[in-house]
Amino acid sequence: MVPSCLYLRVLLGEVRSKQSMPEIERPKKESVNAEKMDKNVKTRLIPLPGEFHESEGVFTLSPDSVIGFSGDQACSVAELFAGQLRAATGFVLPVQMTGGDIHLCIDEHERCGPEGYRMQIEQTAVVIRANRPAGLFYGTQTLRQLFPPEIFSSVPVDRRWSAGCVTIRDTPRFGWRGMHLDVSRHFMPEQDVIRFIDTIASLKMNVFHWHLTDDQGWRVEIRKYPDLTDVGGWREGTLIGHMREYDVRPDQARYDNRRYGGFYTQTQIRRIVEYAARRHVTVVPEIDMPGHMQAAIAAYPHLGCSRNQVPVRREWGISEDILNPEESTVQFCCDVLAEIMELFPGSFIHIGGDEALKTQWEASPRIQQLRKKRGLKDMQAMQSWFIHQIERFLTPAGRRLIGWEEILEGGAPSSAVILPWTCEDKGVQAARAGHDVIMAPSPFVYFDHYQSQNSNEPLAIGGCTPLEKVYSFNPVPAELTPAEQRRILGAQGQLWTEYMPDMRQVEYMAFPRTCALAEVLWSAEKGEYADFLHRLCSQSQRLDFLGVNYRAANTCEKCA
Ligand code: TNX
Repeated sequence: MVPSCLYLRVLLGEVRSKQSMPEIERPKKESVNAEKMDKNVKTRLIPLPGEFHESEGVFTLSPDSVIGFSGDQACSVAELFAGQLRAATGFVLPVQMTGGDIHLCIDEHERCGPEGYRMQIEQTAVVIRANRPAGLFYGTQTLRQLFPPEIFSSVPVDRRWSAGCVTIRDTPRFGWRGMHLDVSRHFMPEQDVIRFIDTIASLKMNVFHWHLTDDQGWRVEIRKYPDLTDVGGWREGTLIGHMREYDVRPDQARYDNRRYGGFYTQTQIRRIVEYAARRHVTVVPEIDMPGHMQAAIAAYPHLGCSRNQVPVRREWGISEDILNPEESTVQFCCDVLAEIMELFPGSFIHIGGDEALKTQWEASPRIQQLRKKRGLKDMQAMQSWFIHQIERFLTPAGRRLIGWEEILEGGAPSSAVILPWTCEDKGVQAARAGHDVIMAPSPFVYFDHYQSQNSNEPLAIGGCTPLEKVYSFNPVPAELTPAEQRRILGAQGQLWTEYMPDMRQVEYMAFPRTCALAEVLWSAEKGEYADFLHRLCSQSQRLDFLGVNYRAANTCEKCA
């Protein structure tokens, strides 16, 4: 695997530097090995499909191939797929109703669930059937992976585009297959976010949890409160080095003193949401409250507890500046969420709720008085009160509140979906309390952790979560009863970006760990880690063609 990857990287380097079509020699005769590769699901697909049966022969795409569809809803999937094939093949394949060399069919009788599909690749044609467009989309992504990895190139490549004959019946294990991305600590430009969504969608992930606000920057335009981005979107410098050093010696902290920031306009947000929707990815926005709000308090000091002017935070860690729990502040949050709901049509709205230090609430006579007036026994109950107010705003609007595990403290609204992040036990606790749960335990799916113990790994937050550990993750804790287990909707990987200054670094931390998680969440039968590593060799080639800066050090014995 290593030589071919190196070859591809050199090739991609050329593509990038010349910005022109790479000169690739057309192989004179396809080797036996390449033919075998074309046929072998087990060397290619991530995530591994449920059932498959391979047979002799290959289907070959030609410049004259046609993509057909039946069922109105199949049309947009067919068009998207034609576009995905166009870049690498250079073929402008027509999309038409009925017929076609590749036929996508919405079939009510197919029993494959909302996201499953059945695909038959024969020498003369490919047929993908599904109940719903999402299933068809996943079928096309499987087919895409069965073509040679160059199919992921953004510039035309001259080669034979064959996929081995196979019948596949496939359906995901979980309905929530997510990746999270924090764009507050470091801002990621629109095009980078788009590329990230594109890559996770090709791995059949279907949720993009977008952490849009935090102490270090507010990143979404809110028309009613322009200072959230005009002021809250910018910090006057960033801590240099690790937060641990700051915790020990705050007096010796060093900053880069560079004004840093950025935000997405509502137009950009809509574009991204639409782009994701076409790829069957739901974007879940997170507006973190009542903690992690220092950037908003910097913009509107009356939202804070001290009313003093605070800066947008330059350090990582947990801020003591949290929202005051007045009715007017709840109203502010609801105003923000009203605009958020206009931008994000999905059912789920994430309101954070993590790490809300109560120091300032405890210390404020005014807030103590408010607590007594509301008949609340302590500040945990005050936090619970706050979250319930927000829930009462979201539920009648037809949305479902999601929060990090801390919203359980003092009691969470029963309809709330819980994201346990410290450990799996919190998920057990939440499911037993009757909540739906999305697992995000840091020891398995925090991709801001180191990927190995090697001292040359780039600076990360701490903790070590190697690829194999991610692959070993089972989102359903064994101690749950079958009824409780059904409350686990799925899981997601976390990318907190304190130590990821740009998308290159995000990609390094995200891949290939996201590939392992994609398989954990999709494939009912995951199989051996060694087999996954083997399939990762093809996946790495695909990531090369996508220009993704993945961590390449995982060696597969079969390819070494
Ligand atoms: C905790 S996980 C946080 C984030 C940090 C992260 C770093 C969670 C809900 N909150 O604010 O970025 O740790 O790993």
